[in-house]
Amino acid sequence: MNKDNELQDLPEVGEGKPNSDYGADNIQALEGLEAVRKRPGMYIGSTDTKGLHHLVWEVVDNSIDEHLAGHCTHIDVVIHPNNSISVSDNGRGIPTGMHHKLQKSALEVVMTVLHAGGKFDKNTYKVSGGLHGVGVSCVNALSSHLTVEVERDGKKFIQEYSKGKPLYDVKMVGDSDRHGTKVTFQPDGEIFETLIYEDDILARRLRELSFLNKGLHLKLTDERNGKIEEFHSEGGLLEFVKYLDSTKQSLIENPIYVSTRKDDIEVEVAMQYNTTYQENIYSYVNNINTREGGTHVKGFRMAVSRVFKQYGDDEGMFKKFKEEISGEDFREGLTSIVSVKVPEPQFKGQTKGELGNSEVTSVVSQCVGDVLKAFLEENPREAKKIMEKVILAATARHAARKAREMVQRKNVLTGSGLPGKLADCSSKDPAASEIFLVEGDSAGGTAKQGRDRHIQAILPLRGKILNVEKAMEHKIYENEEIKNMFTALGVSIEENENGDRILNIAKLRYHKVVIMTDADVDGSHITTLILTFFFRYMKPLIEQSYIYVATPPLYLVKKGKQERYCWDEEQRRSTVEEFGGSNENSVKVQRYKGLGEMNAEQLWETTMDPERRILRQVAIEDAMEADRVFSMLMGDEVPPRRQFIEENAKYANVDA
Ligand code: 0RA
Repeated sequence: MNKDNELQDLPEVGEGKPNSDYGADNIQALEGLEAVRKRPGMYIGSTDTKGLHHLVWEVVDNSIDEHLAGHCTHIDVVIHPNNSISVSDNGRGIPTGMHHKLQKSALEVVMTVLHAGGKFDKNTYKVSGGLHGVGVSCVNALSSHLTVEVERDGKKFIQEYSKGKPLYDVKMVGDSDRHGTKVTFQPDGEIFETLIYEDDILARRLRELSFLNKGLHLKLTDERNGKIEEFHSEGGLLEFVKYLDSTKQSLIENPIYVSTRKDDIEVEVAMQYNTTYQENIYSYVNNINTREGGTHVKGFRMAVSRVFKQYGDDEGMFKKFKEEISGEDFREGLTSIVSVKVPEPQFKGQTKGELGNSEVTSVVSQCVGDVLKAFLEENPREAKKIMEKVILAATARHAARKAREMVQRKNVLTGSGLPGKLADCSSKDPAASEIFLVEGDSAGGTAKQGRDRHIQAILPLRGKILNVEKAMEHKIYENEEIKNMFTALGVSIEENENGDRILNIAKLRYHKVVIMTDADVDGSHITTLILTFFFRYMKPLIEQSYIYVATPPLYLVKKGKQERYCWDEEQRRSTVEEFGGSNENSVKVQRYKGLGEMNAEQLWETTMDPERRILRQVAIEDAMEADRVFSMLMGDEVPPRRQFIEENAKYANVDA
């Protein structure tokens, strides 16, 4: 929906008084709340745990807007024991005066009318321009109970609601010398599938917000377990990039940092080179994560390529290097965060995760370019390190291209090009086809016997696959297991006109790629290695939800002819109970550790049969955290890895 069009069609209530204090009359009243309860998904995305957490962000966004307008320094979020949430801030407080046209308190209008919000002067950046921003009234509509408390103009006001309907008129309950807003809500069990809040989801976003809004104090209190976390950053993105790279080895001592503003656009950028081979760019517009990048990211990349290329040429550093250097080479091992604040952001793309404002490109490119130029001139030793890495990246990219081309040429020579180890399915329809990546030749053999050969292909992988986190790219294409995965899946890495690598999945041969390993420590290590490979080299397959992990059972409980598979301790206990209790000698529990302990029929029944199996879909819940965790688990830095493994019995933060 285009915000501008939307506003033109709607009645404007009250007279605007630009650059003066906004009072009750300047709140725009738009539509009713019934629509929200009828179609919650339209407003908050979903009614699962994601939507539940979205409620908190709606309220926090409003407090952040107060911060961006320069009126709020502290935001507190509390998870109460009954999973209700309080968000309080020390902003101006929602206006409480009479809204003349609607003949009720402005506070009631803000809380009960969809899209009613403050009109802010043009120089402030409302978060509400983006993906969020349906307003607190939505949260109210979807809460079985909500209380709002406002302190302003020397008084304290309160109003309560049930499912968005006021229980009484706004009342003044006493004097106050403070200002701010507190919203306490209980999400409605009739709307949401789950009502349980997860403190680490809330903590992660609040941490991110603290980095994105330097100086702002955010606090999370979980009254269910007494845990309190405070987030506050004076360094902003400079600290953010250090945090993101804390599991990696830095190439240069301090991150490069840009913080300026030009023509109404605020630009903040932090970048740090590390010794890995990956590029990581995280970008934001008005605190909203732009997953698909956009004009700000384009401007950033332009600046990096332009300035570094110029510097390398001027210093004669590329003389010995004969082939061309691509934009990607300048960004290998670079972690960067690009955050802009734009008065009227336009979001594009499938998920509205891409900034469209074209004026932003040149602003970012110029601001970042100026700082980079100065950095290189003032830090010749660091500059040299970076340039050496760039040349190494270009060399590696050319070697990788040769290795890739070699593999592809071989495929052409050998006809179909499919790996000899692949037991393909007969269906040629990718949407109906599945491939199982199976640990070990023997389990591969069992899977081959047990499968539905019409739609299920089997590719056995030998033992430990290459740890791609530590290997140079060209080594990847020399690895038999990895080559087999590329050719079996039908995907290839190609280069676009800028020399940047892209994954071509147009000829993907299966829409389900299932990793099937033993249910033990080694098995889960192999799963992590394979997932790391997908994360680094075939990320689009994860993003488009093609990757799954099979879950073989852990136990078989038997009594005479009765047999039942169990996937966890609880199932095992209740099954033993049902079969006559653990005192009963004839009840036998068999612990499955490996796929090889099952015969073909058992493997089919428990793990492969589409009607009965449990597949866990791999999603990158939070690419940022996934990257940190992968580098930590698979990379060289030992201390954080040990700490992580000690804290998390299970494997990486890639959620299934
Ligand atoms: C409308 C107008 C003004 C502030 C707010 C809403 C406001 C909303 C929320 C929601 C949570 N915390 C909030 N703080 C403020 C401007 C008020 C003025 O000009 O005095």
